[in-house]
Amino acid sequence: MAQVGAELAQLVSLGADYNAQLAARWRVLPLFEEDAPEARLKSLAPDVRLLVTSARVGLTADTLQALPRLQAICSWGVGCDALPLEAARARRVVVSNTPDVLSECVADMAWGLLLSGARQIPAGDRYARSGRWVAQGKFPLSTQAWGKRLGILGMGRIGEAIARRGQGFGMTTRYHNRRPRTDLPDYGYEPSLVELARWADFLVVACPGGAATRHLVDEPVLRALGPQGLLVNIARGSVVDESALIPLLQSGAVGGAGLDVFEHEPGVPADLAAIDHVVLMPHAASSTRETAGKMSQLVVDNLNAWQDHQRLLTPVA
Ligand code: 8YV
Repeated sequence: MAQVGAELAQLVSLGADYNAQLAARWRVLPLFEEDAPEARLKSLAPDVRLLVTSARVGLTADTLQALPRLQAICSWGVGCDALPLEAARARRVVVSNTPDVLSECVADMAWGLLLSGARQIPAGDRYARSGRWVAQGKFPLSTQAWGKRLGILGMGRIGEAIARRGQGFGMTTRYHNRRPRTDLPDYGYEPSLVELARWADFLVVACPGGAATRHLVDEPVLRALGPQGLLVNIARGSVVDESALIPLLQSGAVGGAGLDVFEHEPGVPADLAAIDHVVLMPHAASSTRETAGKMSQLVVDNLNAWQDHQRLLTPVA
């Protein structure tokens, strides 16, 4: 495709093949190679029409205001909590994300954490490797997963993919959302998150991040989940009050946790890392070769759709 005179700023790399697709069409500014990408972006501001970022790197409203010709922000990832959506709307800058293509991998990770936490797989691995099996004998009993009660906070596309897997594990599923979903008769709606936590054996957090959901999973919710309960979070660290969670895990008031996300990433609190019955992942739920490629292609496809037809394939509502 012929190069057009547009400027495209990349705050993140999409991988060599996808970066090459962008470079074949636009004059690209690969800002992810810079030390202070947003500062450099501001200095190049007059030329930038298209911007590639990610759910994690995001963009500040301040930088958006410094880009007078910006038309579209195409973000790699589904989460929008780091994107300046209101400022973009006010400026008529369109925004896309990469929904759907990552839902199944994120749901796999939720289940990986659920099973790892319930059956104590990482602790068992440490036990077998370290020789404690020989020295101390049989590994302690863990918790059955099959046939239990699955509570889901956030029944969106990812929540649904998690619930579907629950059917294969003979689980009963209930969920808490802003509104009940009339299209999902197999799963019960629970209007109170505390009641959902009280009912559930496993509480999986799958709602969006941002101010509206900050610390939704607070001390009362965690106490309701209780000493036999397991918390799984593949959404955003901000949804769970980590300072409430850690002492409750330490005292056994919450049974365990499987966490892919944290309040202050990439930091993991040392107190949390010291607890044996938690399973931790470095925010990698969507990070498989297959899904990362699909996400990158969707970013490229959104940019092409905007360039050719002034419309995005997966606009953020
Ligand atoms: C992404 C995520 O891999 O899509 C999201 O919102 O949290 C992850 O799946 C990552 O955040 C992209 O930057």
